[in-house]
Amino acid sequence: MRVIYSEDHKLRDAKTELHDGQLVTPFEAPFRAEWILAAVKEAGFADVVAPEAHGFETARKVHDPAYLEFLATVWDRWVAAGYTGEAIANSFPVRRTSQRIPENIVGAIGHYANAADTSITKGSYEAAVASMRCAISGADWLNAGNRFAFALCRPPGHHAGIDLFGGYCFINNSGVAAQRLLDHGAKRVAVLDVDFHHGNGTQDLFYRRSDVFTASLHGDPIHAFPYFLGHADEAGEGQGEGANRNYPMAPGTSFDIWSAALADALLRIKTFGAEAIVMALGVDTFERDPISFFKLKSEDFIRMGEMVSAAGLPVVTCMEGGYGVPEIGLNVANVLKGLEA
Ligand code: SP5
Ligand code: ZN
Repeated sequence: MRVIYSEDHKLRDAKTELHDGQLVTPFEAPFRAEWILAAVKEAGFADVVAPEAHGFETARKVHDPAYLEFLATVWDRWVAAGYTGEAIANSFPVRRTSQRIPENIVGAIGHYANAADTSITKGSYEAAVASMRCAISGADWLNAGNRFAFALCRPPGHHAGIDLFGGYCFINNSGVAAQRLLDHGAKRVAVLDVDFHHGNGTQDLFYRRSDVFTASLHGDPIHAFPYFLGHADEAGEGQGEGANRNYPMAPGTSFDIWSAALADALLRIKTFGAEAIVMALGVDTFERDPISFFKLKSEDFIRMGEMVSAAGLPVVTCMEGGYGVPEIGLNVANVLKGLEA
């Protein structure tokens, strides 16, 4: 297992998150990556390297280039407008509105946002780029013929759509990793999203494509973020018809129910003919996660890794969510142990 980690994640250290009607200290904070790195090393995963300085060629195949340009410039535009706080939009294109991009920076942020939980700060872009580079380097470890890589991505990526940020995500690391595998010869790959939240961004990236199978196991969006995608009847469109699968699950779901959904997803990934799996790993399915409602226990994460490993495919794991509690490190290390078991 190669582990890819960049210190540059620390450049994203927002002070505000709009949560339940208040500006709170963000759940998605630098300590997460520090705790996960420490636990992974403690568990004996010693091959930890920094990512290569990859450019944007791969990202441009899954994101709108104008969106990437927006991410690169939004902070400077916000400061130039005279604002001193962190950048949050308060107005959004919704039903029956124009999709024209406003010149006004507040309007532009609203245009490119799918949630207001993600304040933009100085350094957020640089951290997101470093996170993307971890994912690409992880994919390249598989491209070089190895079976397992762990990209310790922070900020996470799976809520970032073709031209949308939110849910603590800016660049869709798992999606970029999948594209990287395709660009280096794989004909078909799968993104298996086991984060508590639906991978709405990843679904968006590949919804009309036949080369990437996307599967997401998550809290039912009738109850949980991201609310507006993730239902079981979303199966893909056009060329992508049949290449998306959602497994929404109820509050209180424990590993017996959850693992049956995982087994089904893995079967479909095999049937699809995927040559590799990108696992979008959130450990916010844990029973004591502060913002989620599944009931997985630390031992369950070992079984999770074992089940994914048993599919027999190379796996690049990209870090997504998992918040608040010290066990996030142990739970990630358990998945990696299960993969290598
Ligand atoms: C990567 C990832 O896990 N992103 C999750 C973003 C979730 N942001 C919105 C959280 C809303 C949580 N509401 C729970 C209410 C508990 N009082
Ligand atoms: Zn999540």
